[in-house]
Amino acid sequence: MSIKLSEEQLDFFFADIDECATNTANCQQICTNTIGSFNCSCNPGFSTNVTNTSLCDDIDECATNTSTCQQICMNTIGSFRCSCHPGFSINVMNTSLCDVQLKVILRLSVISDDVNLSDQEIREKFRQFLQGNGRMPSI
Ligand SMILES: [Ca+2]
Repeated sequence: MSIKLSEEQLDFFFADIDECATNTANCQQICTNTIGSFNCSCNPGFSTNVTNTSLCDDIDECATNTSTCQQICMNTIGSFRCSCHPGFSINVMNTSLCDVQLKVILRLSVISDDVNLSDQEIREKFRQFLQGNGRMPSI
């Protein structure tokens, strides 16, 4: 036995429903219609939720070490922001990097004559500070 459908019946049978256009997909961010179905996806900075593929989760770039921040990383929804320790400022050409502030360089050049930089403890404090891992030593 064979079934013969008319063109009109075939069109009805294979008609695609655009779930994105009819708002039945419920994708949180990006909906892509496919023939007979649809796909949900997420914007850059987000990943698909593992239990509900309609939802998107923020990627914590700081926790996953995908940020390129030299000193301080702050996660934001959909992105992240770099900042610097006191005595440093964000590099204007590359906002992932930190530069020693000019006033710190001047202060170091002024005090370097008065401070015994051969003192191991002071040298270590300055080394830590210049690597962005400590506070400006008070002398
Ligand atoms: Ca993020």
